[in-house]
Amino acid sequence: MSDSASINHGSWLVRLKSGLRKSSTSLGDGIAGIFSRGQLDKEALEQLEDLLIAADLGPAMAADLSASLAHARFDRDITSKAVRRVLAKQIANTLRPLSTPITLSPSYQPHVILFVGVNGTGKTTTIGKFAKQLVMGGNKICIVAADTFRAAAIEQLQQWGDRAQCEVIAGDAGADPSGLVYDAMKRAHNKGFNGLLIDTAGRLHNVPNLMAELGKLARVLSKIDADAPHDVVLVLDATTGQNTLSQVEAFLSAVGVTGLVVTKLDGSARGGVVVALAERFGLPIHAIGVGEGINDLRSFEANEFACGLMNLDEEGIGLR
Ligand SMILES: Nc1nc2c(ncn2[C@@H]2O[C@H](COP(=O)(O)OP(=O)(O)OP(=O)(O)O)[C@@H](O)[C@H]2O)c(=O)[nH]1
Ligand SMILES: [Mg+2]
Repeated sequence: MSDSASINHGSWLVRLKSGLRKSSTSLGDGIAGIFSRGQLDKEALEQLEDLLIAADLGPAMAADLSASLAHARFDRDITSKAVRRVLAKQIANTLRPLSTPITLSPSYQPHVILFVGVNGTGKTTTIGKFAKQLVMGGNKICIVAADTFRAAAIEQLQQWGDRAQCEVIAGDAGADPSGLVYDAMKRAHNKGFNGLLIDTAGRLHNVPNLMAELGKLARVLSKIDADAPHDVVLVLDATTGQNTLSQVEAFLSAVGVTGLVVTKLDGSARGGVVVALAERFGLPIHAIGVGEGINDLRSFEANEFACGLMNLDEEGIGLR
């Protein structure tokens, strides 16, 4: 790793840890309280399970984690740090297979990625950040303002296009998003773009006609390329905690989500929900948002995340 890369890596880790501090502090304090007697008994395991559920990790994962702790062998008296180590290892093992960055496939001309999610989760911001990463990687990227619902949304995407230095395709406010994405895909193909990122309007996952509109968008794209959209990325706001689970269910059935981006992990006390999402759906986690700036989108790293959540150093749990 070059010096500048390692500096970036370091500052990014600090940022993730400070973002997860609200989650990790309540978990850490809770674990310290439960194991203050140095005993790993039934009562302590039950209390741990309740604590993990309260920290948004979900009942299934909480049960798995306390079961694995019951089987763990401790050399001496159990300490709260040793407990956090066992939990971090197991969480990292669950998350690791899901940490999959999106890469553009050269076989698609263009590779089409549809971004979906409920209102305000960070779709437009994530597209801007991701477009910049792709442009910096030498790709020819176009972003499409298919949130024609609000005029401000089109301007907002245009600003992100300027920052990321990529082309923006937009229509008029109120225009039919299906027609816009159809034209955009043809244009991107003809002009040799290799990535097309489509922004969609935020929609409540429990409003059927809005969800059906997404299915229509996907079908329009597949008329030009049967495999398009090649990725459907659901953007979730970590601060909404357990509600993200019902969002995933609804978007999965409406449009067939292929992967997740989890945003706002910089200030959420609900980072544990990433573990619940992983355990319940097993969907790839492409990236996480850790701030509002253009460089605040990061690949999801399982070990870093697990250690951040348990407030540990990676070296300390032998993950490196
Ligand atoms: N702290 C923090 N704020 C974020 C992050 N991602 C997005 N935001 C903020 O969340 C707010 C909503 O972001 P948008 O990108 O407009 O969300 P959206 O999903 O496109 O919203 P709609 O189009 O209205 O559904 C903005 O103020 C963003 O700056 C993140 O990772 N961390
Ligand atoms: Mg938006």
